[in-house]
This record gives sequence, structure tokens and C-alpha cells, in this order.
Amino acid sequence: EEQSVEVPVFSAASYVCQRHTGQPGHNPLLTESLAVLAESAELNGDEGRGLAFRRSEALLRSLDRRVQGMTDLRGLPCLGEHSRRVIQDVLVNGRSSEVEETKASSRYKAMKVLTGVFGVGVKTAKRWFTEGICLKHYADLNQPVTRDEADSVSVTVEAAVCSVLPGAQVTLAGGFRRGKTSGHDVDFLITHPDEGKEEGLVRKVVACLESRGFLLYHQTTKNTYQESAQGAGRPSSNMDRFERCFSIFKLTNGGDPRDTRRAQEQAEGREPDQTASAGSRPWRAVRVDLVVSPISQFAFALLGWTGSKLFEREMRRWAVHEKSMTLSSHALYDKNQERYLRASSEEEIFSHLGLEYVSPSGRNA
Ligand code: DCP
Ligand code: MG
Repeated sequence: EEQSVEVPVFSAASYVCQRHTGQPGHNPLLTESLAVLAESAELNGDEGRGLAFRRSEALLRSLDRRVQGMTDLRGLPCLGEHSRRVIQDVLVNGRSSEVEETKASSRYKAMKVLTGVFGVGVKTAKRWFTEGICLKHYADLNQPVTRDEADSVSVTVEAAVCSVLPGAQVTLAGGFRRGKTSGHDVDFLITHPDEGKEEGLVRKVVACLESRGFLLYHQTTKNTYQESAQGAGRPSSNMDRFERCFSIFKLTNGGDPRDTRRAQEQAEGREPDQTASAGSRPWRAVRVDLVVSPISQFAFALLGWTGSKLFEREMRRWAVHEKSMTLSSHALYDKNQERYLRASSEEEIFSHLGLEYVSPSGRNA
């Protein structure tokens, strides 16, 4: 009542990448409701609608206080009519009937099981499902990865990388770099300070991890990135780079820091003590992504692999529409200047784009 209705309660920039979006925000009921509708739209293949709900969700999560009523939302960008209707429903009734119905629908539930395991799109989930991987490790993969488990995987990956290429650097990316305490997988970005030394590294690391018994499944994808003089399309002298491995790790008893020693022993080729974990299986399956980048593209790769997906998407949209540039996990191309803009840090990329730097913890859109 103290506030005049004419004065906006909140203000927010319209692009996600112009804001700091933390976890979980001050309006969890509202953001969770919108996330359900976003997910449902995505599962139905309605990407436009999904994106609209994702933007609304991100906007609400970036607000620094609780929304008390609809008037608080006056003048805010990104909130479409449909999202406002859902918000109103939740504010007034404590719940949205549309969200409740969506959550109860069998299609939503079935697809959520399928995609929830991998945190990937329907297409990939189906492929994995038919390969039987899902069924085999379903219970493990459906259980979120904790930060301790991610740290434990880090120890193993670092040991393997170090043994096949001394001097190579391993960086934990994805949600964990944004400060999330759990995730659907663990993402690693690997590079070497000497350009070119990283070539073929994924295959070597995978071979090493496999020989040490850490991989339950792996699928290596060769990179096909090529820079061109025109900023797109035409191949240049650059060779294929950015190899990636989509894997399922055999993580020795997760979470407990004592197990780091065990992981280390196993990483060094010694058998872990199977009796240490009384009664239960001494390992569990965890999804791990390994990505290798040449040092010249590392800042772009790090930015791209830190996410969130919506944050990345919004940065690319900002680049195209506001700056006439194209941004990818490999490079930034300025269409006006007709040249690539180099960067050796994320800060430099934000600066090229005329954006204020947003630290990883603020990219949880
Ligand atoms: N990414 C990408 N290209 C892909 C897959 C992912 O550029 N083919 C990027 C965007 C994501 C980041 O890498 O933000 C990490 O991917 P995840 O799917 O693992 O997403 P998060 O780590 O953010 O989520 P979670 O905590 O669920 O793992
Ligand atoms: Mg991840």
C-alpha cells in the first residue's frame, strides 16, 4: 500500500544475459509452476511456447523479493499473457489448475521419466532407451548427482587426463560451476596451454578410464567445427576439433570424501577395496560429459559449457539482434567488422558483447 500503483515494484532488463539469476530465487512456487509448463511444451515439441515459459520462469527467479500480487509485475518484460494467467492462479489460489493437470497427465509423466534420466531431449533419450542403457542403470541415473560425487569424479578424471597428457587442465563446467549442489550429470572441459597438444585427447582419456574400469558406457563424437573466413559455412585450414564423450561412469561409493582415496587408488590402477562398503554395492552409475577444447577456443567453450542453456541461448540472441555478432562455444564473429573477436577469458567475451559480466552463479536462468 505504501507503493503507488504507478511506480513499478520490480524492474528487469529484457535479456536473461543482462541479469543475475541465482538459485532458487524468492518465488519458488511460481517458478516451479512455469517450469512444468515449459517442460511440457518442450516435450510436445512446441519449442516456441517452451521458450516463452522458460523466459518467464527466469525473469521471476531473477527478482530479489517475493511477488505479492499481480500489480507487482507491472512493466516487467518477458511475461506473456499465458504466464501471467498462471502466476495469477498461483498467487490467488496457491496453485495452478493447468499445472496440476499437466503434472497428472500420463504423457508428461512418461516423457519425464525418459528425459529426466539424461537431462537431454526426447530424441536422444529415446536412442539411449533403445540401447538398453536406461533400463540397466535407470535407478542410478535417475538419482541426482551430488557435489561430493562430482568432486569424486573430478579426482578420477584429473588423474586420467594427467597421466595421458601432463600439463592438461580439467575444469568442472555445467551446473556445478554455477554453484548448483546437484545435477543430472557432471560436465568437464579439458584443454592444454599449448595449442594442438589437445588433439585426440578424448580418445586417449577414454582408453585410460576404460582400462581402469571406470566406464560403463561411452560414445565419443568427433568434432566438426571449422572456422571460415565468412564466419559460417566455408571450411578453412582448421582441422576438426572439440571432441566430446558422452559417458556413464562407474563411481565408487559416491559422496563420502573418504571415497576420494578409493577413487584415487582405482585411478592409479589399484583395485578398490570391495569390502569397504558393508552390504551394498560399492559403486553407482553417473552421467559424465568430457569435452576437449583447444586453448584458443577455451573461453568460448567454458562459457558455452557452463550454461545454463537458457542463459547461453539468450546471449546468442543478444549477440545477433543487438550486436550483429554470432556467438558459439567456439568463437565470436563480428558481422560488421567481418572478423572473429578473440578472447582468453569469459570477461572478455562479455565485454566484446557490450554486456556487464555475469559470474557463473548468476547464470542459473
Ligand atoms: N551444452 C552444449 N551443447 C550440448 C550440451 C550441453 O553447449 N550438446 C552446454 C549447455 C549447458 C551445459 O553445456 O548449459 C551443460 O549441459 P547440461 O545438460 O549438463 O546442463 P547443466 O549442467 O546446466 O544441468 P545439470 O545440472 O542438470 O547437469
Ligand atoms: Mg550438467
